[in-house]
Amino acid sequence: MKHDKKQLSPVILVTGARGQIGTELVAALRNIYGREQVIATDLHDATTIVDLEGPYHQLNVLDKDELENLVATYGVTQIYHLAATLSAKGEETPLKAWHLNMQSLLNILEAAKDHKLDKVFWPSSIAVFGPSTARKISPQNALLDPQTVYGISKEAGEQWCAYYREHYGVDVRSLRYPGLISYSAPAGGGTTDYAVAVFHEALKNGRYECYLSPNTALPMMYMDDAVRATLQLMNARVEALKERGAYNIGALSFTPAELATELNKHLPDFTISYSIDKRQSIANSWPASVDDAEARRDWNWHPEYDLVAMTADMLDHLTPVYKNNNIATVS
Ligand code: VAH
Repeated sequence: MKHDKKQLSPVILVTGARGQIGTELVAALRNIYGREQVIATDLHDATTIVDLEGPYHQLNVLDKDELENLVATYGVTQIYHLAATLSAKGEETPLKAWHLNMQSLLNILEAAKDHKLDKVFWPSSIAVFGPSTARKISPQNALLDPQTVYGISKEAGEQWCAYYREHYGVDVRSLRYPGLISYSAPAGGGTTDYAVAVFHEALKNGRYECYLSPNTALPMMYMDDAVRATLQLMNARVEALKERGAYNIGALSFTPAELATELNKHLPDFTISYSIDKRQSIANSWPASVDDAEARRDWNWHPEYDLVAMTADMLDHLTPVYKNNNIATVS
């Protein structure tokens, strides 16, 4: 099905479409632009119903030729490049993570340059911050000294995005996502994954063993806010975007103990225990919160979910699943 590039509605290719962010962004984009306008791609073959709800292609983002082929075949006008190895998983295979995160981004930026795409979205992360950054309310233009391969790849990626914007006019936009919490897809190998797993374990077993210490405060965001921020940034007038790097965006910050206390308001018998592992050192290198004044100034960012609203919404969606013991669909 060839799309004529002159048509008004965008043709959007999403990489990492089956991941935690991709699952939600594909649904949101298809809701806005129509199923056929959003080509979902991921490393794995289409197996679930969700994959088959619209155009889906198996794509290894390191395969530049296949990427170019999809861009040309569909007349792609925008790419959301979400495929990456996250912080904790990246530390297990540093060079593989670096290669995937960096080469895939360069493949996307080259395709955007060569095919004159309208826009590209690429997620950075608060993982670009390190010990030299203020622990609280890390500023937009802080010194970036990431301590993980993932964070290093995100800092380098921000520089490459600025380079392609300045040298080739590629309109690539980016957000420093905090830890993201959602109910529709599992988190994928990050340090903040506990904040998703705890909901499933609380409902399944009534208890959870957390790998971070109880007082580890980290910047977090509910996926509804993250999707809205992404679309708001992508729809902003390019002249309004003053930041060279990715935008800080904040919403909430909490510790495992604070999340457990909020969960107990709904599940009084839930208990949390702690068995700290190597992910603690990654979390220790990140700030507890970020300053997102520039995002509020340039494209009117405002979060809508706090800890109370996020916890209630997660449980609203997950409780029925576990009640019907339909666990298989939420693995
Ligand atoms: C991770 N969820 O833990 C990601 C995120 C800020 C953390 O980038 O690696």
